[in-house]
Parts: sequence; structure tokens; C-alpha cells
Amino acid sequence: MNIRRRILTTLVVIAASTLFAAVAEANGTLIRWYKMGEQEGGTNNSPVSSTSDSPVGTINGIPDVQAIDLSATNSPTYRTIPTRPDGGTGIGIEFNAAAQQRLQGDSLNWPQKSTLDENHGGLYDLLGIDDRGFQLWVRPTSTADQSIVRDTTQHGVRIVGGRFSMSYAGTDYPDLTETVSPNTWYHIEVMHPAGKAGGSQMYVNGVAVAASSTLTDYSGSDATQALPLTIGSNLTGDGEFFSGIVDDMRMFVMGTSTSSTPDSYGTFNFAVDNAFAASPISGIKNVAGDVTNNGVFDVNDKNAFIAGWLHKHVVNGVQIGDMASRAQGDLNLDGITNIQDLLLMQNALTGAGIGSITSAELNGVPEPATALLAVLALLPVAIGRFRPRRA
Ligand SMILES: [Ca+2]
Ligand SMILES: [Ca+2]
Ligand SMILES: [Ca+2]
Repeated sequence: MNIRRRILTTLVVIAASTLFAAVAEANGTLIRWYKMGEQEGGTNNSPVSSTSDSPVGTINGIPDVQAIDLSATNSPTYRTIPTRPDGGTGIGIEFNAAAQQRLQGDSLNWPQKSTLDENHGGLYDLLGIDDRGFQLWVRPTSTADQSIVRDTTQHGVRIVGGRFSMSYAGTDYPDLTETVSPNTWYHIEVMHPAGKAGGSQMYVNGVAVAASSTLTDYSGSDATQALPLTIGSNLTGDGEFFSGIVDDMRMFVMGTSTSSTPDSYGTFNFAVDNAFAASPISGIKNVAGDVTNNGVFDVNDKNAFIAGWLHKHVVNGVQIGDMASRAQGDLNLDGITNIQDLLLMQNALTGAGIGSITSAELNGVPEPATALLAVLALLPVAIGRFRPRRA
């Protein structure tokens, strides 16, 4: 093998290894789950006294028997919900701001100091666990300023100035892409996925719309930890009351604990850990190479990929993979359409008997375009060699 070919083969090896390492990534760990009616048997139009935290099976071998239920003030109401965009039906909880209705329970904030941690009366080894998040479905009836979820002063989602707004470390980060439409379902996720450097992000309907701009981490001090988690009002229960329906709220932890016998809680995996994206109805259709996400793989996906080549999806300076970046060809959901996605795309094209993407089609590609071209030529070999083995 000549040197040039050896270098190119190495490039392919690196790209393919990185690719399959990313695919093998574990998901985050669901640790609190509020179905908002189903767990406690709530029925349409009946009052809510408390809503239950559903068990999630076992977590690191420990049966999830610790429930962090939320108690209600001023009786919110169970409602049969209008069908959600993900096809979800059943019961949700409706709040009336005028009646000052709300739910409250233990905060999660810094997981290692939460009531779930084994050193704080809980079941799990959460020592050093900093990465965490939550997601829920919400259908506001008003665009007034209101709190939807507050998890101490450090994490939350509100409506401020008619926009969804991530509350992170005491600062508001509004969704600058769109305003809230009343009586419309939205899926919202707020994630602190990768330590201090990763900051915190908010996704609305599977698209990242806000990201913290600084490397300031949230506070896990005892003072903040003493604050509750609220749904439907501010933390003190005397303002920012919410009007509308809330459903299916899930809370996550991620990372590996720092105790002498560490437990792993996985890594944020957008395609699985974001319920909007994970639903085959509202989210990713699970057809290889389907950039247009219409459930069909054809030449339109190839064209969309070429159009999105080297597109980088950046929110407030943070590169984020989401439904929007995927629509530009970011098939591995890391926020940029590049060589790793090209490997996936060429594989899909070959499998479908559609012609591979050529150099001419990727014109405008910065150097080293020649190396890239050769990588393209070697792809069928690489894909065959590095196909991951089944466990
Ligand atoms: Ca429900
Ligand atoms: Ca398609
Ligand atoms: Ca990518």
C-alpha cells in the first residue's frame, strides 16, 4: 500500500471508529417520572391531591421503589387531554392560574444532594453527579408571564414576555425563535448534559432554542437545595401561576458517580432522551439516511444532505444536534454535517442502490478536498470492515 493510500485508510479508520463509538453511547437514566394521572388513577374532571412518581424498573440493580410524589395546593384538575403531537393520549393535569393551583415536592437540583442520594436518605449512589435534566409536555392557555417548572432557582422553564424561557442558575434564556401560541401542545426539555463546560440547553419540539452562554455552573449549595420543585407557580407559591395542561414529566441524571464503587447513569442521547425526537410520530422516523424525515429514503435525502453539507447548528455559541440539524444532514446528531454523517449517508445510498455522493456534488468543500474524495472512494470498504458486532 502506498503512503497516500495508507494515510487515507487511516482517515477512514478514525472516522469510522468515531462514528461507531458515538452510536454505542448509552442513554441518560430516567429517575423521576410524573405521568400526571395514570399512576394514581386520576379521572377526568376530578381534583388532584397529589401526583405520583412512577417506578422505572431498576437503576444500577436497585429496584426503583423510592417515589418522590408531588403534593397539590388548591386542587388542580385531572383532564382527558387533547391528543399530543407524539400521539400521546390519556390524562393530564390542568392548572387554573386564578385559583392559584400548583404542585410541589422535593427538588432534584444537584442530584448528589437530593433526597434520591444514598447519603441524603435516598436509594442511589449519586455522589458527584452533576448532569441532569427534565422534559414534559405543556399546553398553556395563556401567554402571560408564568412558571411551568421550577427546580430550585437553578433549573426551570417559564413563559416570559410571551416566550418559553429556560431558567438556569438564576438567569433567563428565552426562546428567541418563536413566541408561544395558546392552546397548543409543546414538548420542552431542559438539559445540563456535559458538566460545567456543557452548560444547559432548552429544546422546544426537538429543536434547541436556548443555551446558557457562560461557563458558570449551577449552584448546588445547601441553600438552593433547601428550595423545592414546583409545577404551576414560582418557588414560593405566591406568583407566576400557570394556566393550562401539563403531562408526562420525566427527570434524568447522567454521568458516573465519584464514589469508591462508582455507578454509571449514562450519557445524554438526544434521539432517545428527547421524547419529541424519540416518538416515531413527532420525531425521527428511523429510516437510515432519511434527512428529510418523511419516512422514505430516496434521492431527495441525498440532495438535502448535499445542500446541508458542513452546516453547523449553533445556539448562543454552543454546537447542538437536534431535529433542525438533522434536517441539514446531521445524521449522528452532533450539531454538524460532516464526514461522520457522510459515512452514514454513503452506506444508506449504497444499500438503497442510489449512486454515492461524488466530489462534484460536494463542490465548495474546503481543503483537504482531495483527501475527502479518496475517503469517499474507500467508504464501501470501511463500512464493511467496521460494521459493529452484535453483543
Ligand atoms: Ca398523563
Ligand atoms: Ca426522505
Ligand atoms: Ca454530525
